[in-house]
Amino acid sequence: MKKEIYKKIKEYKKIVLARHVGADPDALGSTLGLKDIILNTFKDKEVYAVGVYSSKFKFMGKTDDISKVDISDALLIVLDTPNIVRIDGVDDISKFSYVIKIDHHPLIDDFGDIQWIEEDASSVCQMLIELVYDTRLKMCPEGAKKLFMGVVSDTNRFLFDYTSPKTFNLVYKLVNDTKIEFTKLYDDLYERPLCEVRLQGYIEQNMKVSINGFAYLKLTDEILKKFGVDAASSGNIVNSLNNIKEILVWVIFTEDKKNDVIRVNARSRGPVISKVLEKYGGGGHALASGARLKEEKEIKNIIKDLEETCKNYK
Ligand SMILES: [Mn+2]
Repeated sequence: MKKEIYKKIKEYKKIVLARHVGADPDALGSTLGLKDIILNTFKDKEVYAVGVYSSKFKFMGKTDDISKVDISDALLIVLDTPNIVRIDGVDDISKFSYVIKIDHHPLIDDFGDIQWIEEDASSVCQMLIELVYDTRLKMCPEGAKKLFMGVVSDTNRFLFDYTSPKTFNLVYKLVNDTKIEFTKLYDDLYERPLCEVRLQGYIEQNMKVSINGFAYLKLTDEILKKFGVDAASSGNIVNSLNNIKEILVWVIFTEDKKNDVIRVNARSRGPVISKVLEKYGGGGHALASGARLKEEKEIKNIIKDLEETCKNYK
């Protein structure tokens, strides 16, 4: 599989790298890092990493515009994205000459001429480190930094349980090989604005916790305004509510007025919650899922379902 992917990268002159909407460091690191590595290996290629520019993760680098690029003879590699509707910056994947999907989410859409899916992999960035070291792609420090940040971020600093000996082995190889100063990268990755930290304090003070270990909170637009944050903030905070003795599953519902949806950020320390979120048009990983709701009344149903999930688990 990895050899096949390498062959296609070698074969195509024009390569577009895409990832999911709502970019995170794994999505950005895999597209922008792979771009660095392909260009480091083959000097004469045209490589574009697409998707909306993320100012929050500006240290990951800029994205490319392909609106004027003829893609009919291009290779498309879709990274970290299980479903076609969530691909950012590409309207129609069928317009590309060849499509490769590399992902670690449970399968949703079957697409791509080659699909490399490893649900056990901690991150797509981890899969790419493996791809580089198992083929003739050449690692470079810039690419290595981005892949490193993707792994660190998706594993929540090696805390999540899909962190494996393989994760450490590949990260060791990467750091040892490129000599990147990886501790310096944490300054960018983990710096937070005070307004967000204050919002976290509000969430911790005000979330409701049931006897079954289910915790939730609704954040209205009014509250977001009061703290001077936007609707994306809850996604940055939700992982920090882990390891609380009385809480098994926790959810933040955030009113997103701009997009006219309610964002759902859910995490679990045991019960599988992705199945519940899928019922409401969302999904993700077994213990880390999300959704975007059109109807406010669905909140009640999710609360009921997750309460039940916790109860059954106990
Ligand atoms: Mn990922």
